[in-house]
Amino acid sequence: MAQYQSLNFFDTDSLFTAEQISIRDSVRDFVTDRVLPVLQDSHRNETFPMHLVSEIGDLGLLGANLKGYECAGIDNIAYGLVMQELERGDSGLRSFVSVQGALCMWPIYAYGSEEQKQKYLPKMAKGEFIGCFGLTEPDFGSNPGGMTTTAKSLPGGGYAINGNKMWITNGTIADVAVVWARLDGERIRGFLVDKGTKGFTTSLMKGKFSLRCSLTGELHFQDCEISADSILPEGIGLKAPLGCLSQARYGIAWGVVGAADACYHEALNYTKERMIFDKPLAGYQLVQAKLAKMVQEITKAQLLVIQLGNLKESGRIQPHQISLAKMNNCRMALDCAREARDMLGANGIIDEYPVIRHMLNLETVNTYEGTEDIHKLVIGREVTGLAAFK
Ligand code: TGC
Ligand code: FAD
Repeated sequence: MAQYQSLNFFDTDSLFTAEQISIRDSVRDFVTDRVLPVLQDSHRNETFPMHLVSEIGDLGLLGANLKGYECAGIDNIAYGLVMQELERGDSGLRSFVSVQGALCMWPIYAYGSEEQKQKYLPKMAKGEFIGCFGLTEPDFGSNPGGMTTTAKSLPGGGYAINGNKMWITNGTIADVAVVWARLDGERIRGFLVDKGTKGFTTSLMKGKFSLRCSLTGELHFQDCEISADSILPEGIGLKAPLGCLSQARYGIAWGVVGAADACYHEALNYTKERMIFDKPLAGYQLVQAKLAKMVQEITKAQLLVIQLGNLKESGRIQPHQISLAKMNNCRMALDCAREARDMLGANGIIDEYPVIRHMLNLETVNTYEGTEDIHKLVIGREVTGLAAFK
């Protein structure tokens, strides 16, 4: 089968190195050959394709932009292209890889002790250990600084954790949870809680209409006692979890370009084939205007993330720049998916075509990792100097 060709309207491919293209293409083939064939079942049954995890690990996609500890150590543009290809398949697949790499491996890498890095990172890079990231609580989503989960120092050393986390990707399948809690009524700290620790239970959240190929759960901590070496020593205060979000949002800004690209190509191919009033649907001006708008927006989004990648590579990236890219590209992808859904007519609502799945997924992607409103407020604060969150 010919390899999938993504939109290259501004010859953005020429901005990538041969190595970056080669990494992208190997993930592209993996998604086409191994992922796309299982997505319909996975989506219908609300299951994650667990059998792919070791292959994803073997491809070096977990924590791929981290150096050492058996991670692939690829550059941030190549990492973005990996995210783009995965999300061309499904946002849930990209989420799995984002959570593992950016939200679990990264904090261990950036804030962990050497022993924690040695214990977790090589296994996580291979997919032998799965992680989840517990920040959101039932009453604290956009405002994680209000969290009520507590960690209490125990007289003999170690900590007791109490509280509940909600909407946690991979929560029910994780071997280790990165949990954020307020320590002794003061600052927010990160803790590594292994599966099976007494006082730590999880429950699966069913009935999602979005991201059905991803497992979402709740984490419950009731007098959950963990050892003194379970705290992340270097991550102190709310900026520690927010720093993880910056890593994940970077990947999402790239990833959703892949979902938009899939929807655009589906709409293009469909309208070229579909005969309406004796000519292909793609031959009508109204339809071409919609396709042109998709090309315009996807191309702008591609250029945005390439420059974001350059900023990250040079160490100059700022959270408000990541906010702009995450916000813009998620909205762009959601609009493309909704437009493509409409252009497929009744076929747009059936899972024989990927468009409705992408459209529903992108509702979540526009909400998690900071809602569109929150990113507007981050940008607003940056340009005015006035915080309008409350
Ligand atoms: P604020 O005063 O703004 O910040 C507190 C400290 O943190 C620093 N900071 C950041 N650092 C790194 N990256 C960022 N993005 C940062 N944003 C802020 C900041 O400089 C400050 O440092 P310092 O040294 O002064 O202490 O805090 P705030 O309480 O006013 O909150 C700001 C706000 C609303 C933007 C923040 O709370 C926020 O981003 N809310 C959205 C929450 C969110 O995105 N949750 C995501 C949960 S995880 C998830 O959804 C995973 S989905 C699965 C997947 O990724 O696939
Ligand atoms: P709320 O904060 O209640 O927001 C509701 C509405 O109010 C939104 O429109 C929002 O934009 C708006 N709003 C909020 N604040 C303001 C304001 N100041 N001004 C104006 N409007 C405002 N979290 C994790 O920690 N780990 C995970 O792995 C994870 N995975 C997820 C997977 C899925 C499938 C989903 C759906 C969510 C996941 N989340 C995860 C949670 C996600 O990060 C939160 O849902 C998100 O941050 C929004 O929080 P909320 O749902 O409580 O919405």
